[in-house]
Amino acid sequence: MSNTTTFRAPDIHCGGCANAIQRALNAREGVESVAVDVAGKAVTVRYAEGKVTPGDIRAALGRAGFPASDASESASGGANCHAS
Ligand SMILES: [Cu+2]
Repeated sequence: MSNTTTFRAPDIHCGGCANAIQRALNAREGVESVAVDVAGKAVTVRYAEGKVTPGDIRAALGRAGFPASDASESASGGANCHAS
C-alpha cells in the first residue's frame, strides 16, 4: 500500500536542487515517486508503507542538504544552493 507525504524544504532554489533531491530519494528502497515543486519549495513523495517512513524520507532530505518538515510544520535551514 502506498502513502503520499508532502514535505516543505525551504532550501530548494532551482532545478539543480530538484535533481539532487530526486537522486537522493529515488535511491531509497520503498520510494515510489518523487515530485519536486521548486516554486513552492515542496517535495511530494509516494512511498510503500512499511518499507520507508516519512521520518526516513525527511532524514534523507536532510542528508542531501535540504532540511525539511512535513507540510504541517515549518522548517528552518541555511540558504544554500546545491545545483553544482
Ligand atoms: Cu538549486
